[in-house]
Amino acid sequence: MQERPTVAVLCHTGAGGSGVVATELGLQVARSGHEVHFVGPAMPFRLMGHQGFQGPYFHQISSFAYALFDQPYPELAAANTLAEVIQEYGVDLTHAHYAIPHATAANHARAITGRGRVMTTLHGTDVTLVGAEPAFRQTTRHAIERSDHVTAVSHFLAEQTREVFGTSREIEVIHNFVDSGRFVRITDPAVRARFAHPEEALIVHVSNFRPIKRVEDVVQVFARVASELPARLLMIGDGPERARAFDLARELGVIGRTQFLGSFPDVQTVLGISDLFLLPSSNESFGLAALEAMSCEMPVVASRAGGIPEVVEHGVNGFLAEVGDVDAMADAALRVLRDRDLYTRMSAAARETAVTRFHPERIVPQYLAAYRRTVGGRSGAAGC
Ligand code: GMT
Repeated sequence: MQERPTVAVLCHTGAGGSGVVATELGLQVARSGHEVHFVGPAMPFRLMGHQGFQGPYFHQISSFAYALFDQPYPELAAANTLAEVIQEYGVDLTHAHYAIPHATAANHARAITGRGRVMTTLHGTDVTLVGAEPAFRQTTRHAIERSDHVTAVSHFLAEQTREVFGTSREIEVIHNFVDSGRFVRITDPAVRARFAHPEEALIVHVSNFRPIKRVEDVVQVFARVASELPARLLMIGDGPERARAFDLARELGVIGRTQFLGSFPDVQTVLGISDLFLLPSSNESFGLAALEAMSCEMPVVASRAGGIPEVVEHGVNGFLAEVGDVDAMADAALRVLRDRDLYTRMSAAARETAVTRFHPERIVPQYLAAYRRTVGGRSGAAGC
């Protein structure tokens, strides 16, 4: 069996949890001595500035605009560039993050080259939203069943995958992880002073502002909290719901205390100085943003949805409420912000959870073992 297989990675390259996990994992895998090749339309945003001479390497997908094509067919272009990378570098395994189109493209490239294995990591909306959509259900199911090994980022998502696709194939659960050396509390008052006065509670939300994130609930919760104590809200990220959240903040009279920072690469600094994280999503397979906040010693107030309870333990490192119950979320936020002892206990528990259960040293070896098993052909593969 090959101890250090050469790995190609296909992932979404813009801001989003699956691309973050793919990039952070690729960096860790390269550090452990594997040759890692990212293949994408652009360099994944968290890879920028982190490549060393030993990689990870990045290969841009070549595309071809032809007048007869009414669409760019990105899956075909991805499969083509990936096939070239597999052949040129002797790739043993392609790790596809997100089923559509990456697992599809990876299976396609394996068929073209006749070499290498495919491991697919399911991240959430690839199953719960895109895969569940009739327009993509068959291709998603096929991509999953044809992968040599499949992982999901939570028990919830593994179960959902079996339910949505009626498949009994083996799905290994490997949770998200956080670099707890980088995501830390920042105590320098000068950094915090950029965003809030010392007496204000600093509340933060990070997402891609898609409808599933319920960003209007973030504003609703904040407005209730801000009516009771001095507070500020930082909204980090961008997406289709940003304008609605902005309008609501204006309507509720909290726009002066809300800052929409847009896409913000230095997310760990903002998390490092904030006091409370809000994640009211209608569904969330895991909640990586919440985990990164917890690593910075921040309690989380979130919805009891999807895989969030696998990370946020109600009453221990945060509070959970039913989806859309903004009153319960505001009560929970006020409770933890007002009670110094409770806050200290919960923020310590949040950090403890991140460091003990979701440390890279605990999670990355699970992926490496899966790589070795998959390349060695000892997986629940459907394969080629
Ligand atoms: O919706 C996002 O936050 C982005 C999305 C993605 O696929 O890029 O994130 C998903 O993958 C993350 C990493 O595995 C998970 O932590 C998120 O919970 C998941 N998002 C959803 O399920 C909505």
